[in-house]
Amino acid sequence: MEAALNELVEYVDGMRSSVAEETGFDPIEHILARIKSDESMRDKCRRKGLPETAESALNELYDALGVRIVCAFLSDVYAVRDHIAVCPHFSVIEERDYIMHAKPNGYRSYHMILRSDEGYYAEVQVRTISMDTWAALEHHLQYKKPHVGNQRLIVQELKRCADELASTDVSMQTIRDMILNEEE
Ligand code: 0O2
Repeated sequence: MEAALNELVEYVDGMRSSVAEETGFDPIEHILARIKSDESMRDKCRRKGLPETAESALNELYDALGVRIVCAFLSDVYAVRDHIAVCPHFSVIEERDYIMHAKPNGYRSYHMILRSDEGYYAEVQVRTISMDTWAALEHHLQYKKPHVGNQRLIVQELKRCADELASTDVSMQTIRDMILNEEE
């Protein structure tokens, strides 16, 4: 599993360097890669009503390997997605565009499930800095148990923040495009 994860990360690193050399822009802010811990795998199996076995963790769940790629701009997210889609030794099993189709709570990210030639599954999440910030803060808040009376307002406010950040992403992309067009 470690070898498969390293191969994926090395591919992304290689792509990152060649794009930066070609265009002068590094399309990636940072990358995180992890093998899901035994405890998290067991938790997820329980949540999904699956037996806590290696078989379910590796073949019924698709995120034993996880890579999160954070980009500055929206266009970079889709450029990175296109590169990952042709990663040698991995096939794309599923894609979910939670950017075009945000989750009802406001969560945005581009998700890809890949399968390595050896049969390991990897979930790749590609998102902007804004999307990553929102997901991190929302994740923190999941551990707080809000007073039931406030629950609706909290959900609404989180969604409002996600939508404002999404609108900022579009504005920042527009500014970047204007600068690039002027340079040309
Ligand atoms: P962890 O601990 O981050 O690994 P489904 O296939 O729809 O039944 P699944 O398999 O959870 O559900 O897929 P989904 O919804 O695409 O989510 C996969 C991962 O995306 C999650 O992994 C989270 O990392 C992230 N994610 C999805 N929705 C949200 C959200 O609303 N808020 C935040 N902060 N992250 C989200 P895990 O296994 O849930 O958790």
